[in-house]
Amino acid sequence: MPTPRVAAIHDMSGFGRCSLTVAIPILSAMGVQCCPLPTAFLSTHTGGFEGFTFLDMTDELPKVSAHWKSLGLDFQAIYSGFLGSERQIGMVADFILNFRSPGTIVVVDPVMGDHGRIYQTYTPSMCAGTVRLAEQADVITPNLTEAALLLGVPYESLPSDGDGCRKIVEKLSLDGRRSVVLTGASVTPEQTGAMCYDVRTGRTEAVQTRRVPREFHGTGDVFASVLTGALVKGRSLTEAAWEAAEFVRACAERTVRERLPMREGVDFEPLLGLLMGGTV
Ligand code: PXL
Repeated sequence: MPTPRVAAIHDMSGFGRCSLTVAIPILSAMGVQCCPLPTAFLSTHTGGFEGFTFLDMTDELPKVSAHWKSLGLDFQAIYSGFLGSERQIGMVADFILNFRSPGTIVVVDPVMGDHGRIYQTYTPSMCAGTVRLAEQADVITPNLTEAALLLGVPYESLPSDGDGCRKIVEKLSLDGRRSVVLTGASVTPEQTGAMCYDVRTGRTEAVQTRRVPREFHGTGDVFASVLTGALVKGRSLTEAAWEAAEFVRACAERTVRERLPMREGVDFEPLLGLLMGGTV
């Protein structure tokens, strides 16, 4: 099988393990070529660090896209996440329009917030734009906070039990037009994982593993990166969600065992071997 190629449109945060510093090693470990299109360069992520730097890369996006187009590049997946400005929303939509072909999987992680709070750099119009961008996706990977924003309802009003999560993903599928993987969905208090609606089967299925009872930073990015890698390797949506959920659980358990601070993300590097099933 030729090495699948993914265009990864996320920020690069130098410290804190999220977005591109997670997507590149994870996709590489899975035998997938990751082509980064950075939306911003930050010294750290924005959750838990004071005084982070922020270099907006908006003007680079169309230039990179035009150069890649002139080279005739194609991508088996386009995978977007944290964006640096409102203008980038239209640029990412154009990128999808320019590079989508019948086999391309468009994964939009509608990054906007977590634990009921919106990220510091996300404005209301960026959130509105993210909702529009997510309409172009084959697969979206919201957490519960982002699901509330996508549905336009208060976070507190979302039911978070198994049946509630089923209803949420079915509503988010836009009448079966896109697949939905709701992350952080718990069917029982001892478990967590994802609730998945798959457009290909029309079915909703829960993927649940042991819950590690602590909050983590960047697990959404780890999850969505493994999911994207597995999808481009031909796994079904639920198979891909299983692989992602089990990897996140292993990373979370290791992070607790090593007593690492939440803001440094999950300690995934020593576990990358779990994702390598390739042949020479
Ligand atoms: O994990 C999502 C994310 C990505 N990128 C940056 C962030 C966050 C969440 O806080 O701050 C820069």
